[in-house]
Amino acid sequence: MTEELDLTTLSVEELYEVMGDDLYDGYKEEVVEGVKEALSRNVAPYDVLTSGLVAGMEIVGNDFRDGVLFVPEVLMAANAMKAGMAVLRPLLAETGAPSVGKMVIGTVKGDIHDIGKNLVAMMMEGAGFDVINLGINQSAENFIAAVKEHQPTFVGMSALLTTTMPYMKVIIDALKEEGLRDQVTVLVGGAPLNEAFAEAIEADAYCRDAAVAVETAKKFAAIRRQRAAAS
Ligand code: B1M
Repeated sequence: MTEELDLTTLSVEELYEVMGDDLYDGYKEEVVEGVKEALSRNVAPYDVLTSGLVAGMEIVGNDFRDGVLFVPEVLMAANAMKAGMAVLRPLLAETGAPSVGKMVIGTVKGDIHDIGKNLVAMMMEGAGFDVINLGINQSAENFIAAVKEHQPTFVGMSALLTTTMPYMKVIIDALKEEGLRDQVTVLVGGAPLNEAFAEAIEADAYCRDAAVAVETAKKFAAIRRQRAAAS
């Protein structure tokens, strides 16, 4: 669709619009081209991500909900989004900042959505956290094994389905049973969650998006440092 279009002639807003259309149509190469064009104009990578890719994916989500798009189309859009994210990844992640903490993160059992979780992982890396990304469909046993192995300060959990979000509580209970709960700060996120849910399952915080996840983790890391200095 964008083949005849000269991207260099478009304003950044028009570019985002085209990027959104290409994402909607699952045009991977075109999305990558759009991302590169925006970056060549010194637009901040985070802006390209939020105003270009995430905004485009929101439209896909709405049409999926309304029965306009189906799984195969959404999968193509997701793949196009991932291709765009791959271009942004090194720019978002490589800040050379010293490690400020370690996070084990995964999408919980029964759930295969990983775009948001990967975005959080990317942004956390960019903020100087070490991130162990477990992937999708992760059981409580896998989370426990990873916490034992990597001794993280943070556990991040993602769920995009109302049917999988309760599994976060299973993982938190497993952390308690294993005597690991007090060692880690548990941050949860995903479109169907909210603060009340996070509180109900006894997570430490709900993170609305990747930027909030980074800010929240930084806040908890600072508290930990203060406590360590005081003791
Ligand atoms: Co799915 N899906 N999907 N899907 N899918 C949703 C979630 C849905 C809301 C669509 C809709 O109806 N509008 C709906 C859930 C409804 C509900 O539960 N009430 C839904 C459904 C129903 C399903 C299936 C059941 C469809 C079917 O098979 N009939 C199926 C389930 C499969 C499974 O998991 N078992 C399914 C499958 C799929 C695809 C495979 C096709 C694909 C996933 C591809 C992939 O991830 N690799 C897909 C997609 C792409 C979506 C939508 C359209 C987009 C999700 C996304 O990537 N958003 C989604 C609609 C929507 O959410 N609007 C939908 C972009 C991403 C950047 O945002 O993931 O919200 P998000 O992440 C944000 C924040 O939430 C937060 O930060 C992120 C970045 O800012 N965050 C965290 C997320 N995780 C965090 C963890 C943290 C912190 C913050 O830890 C610290």
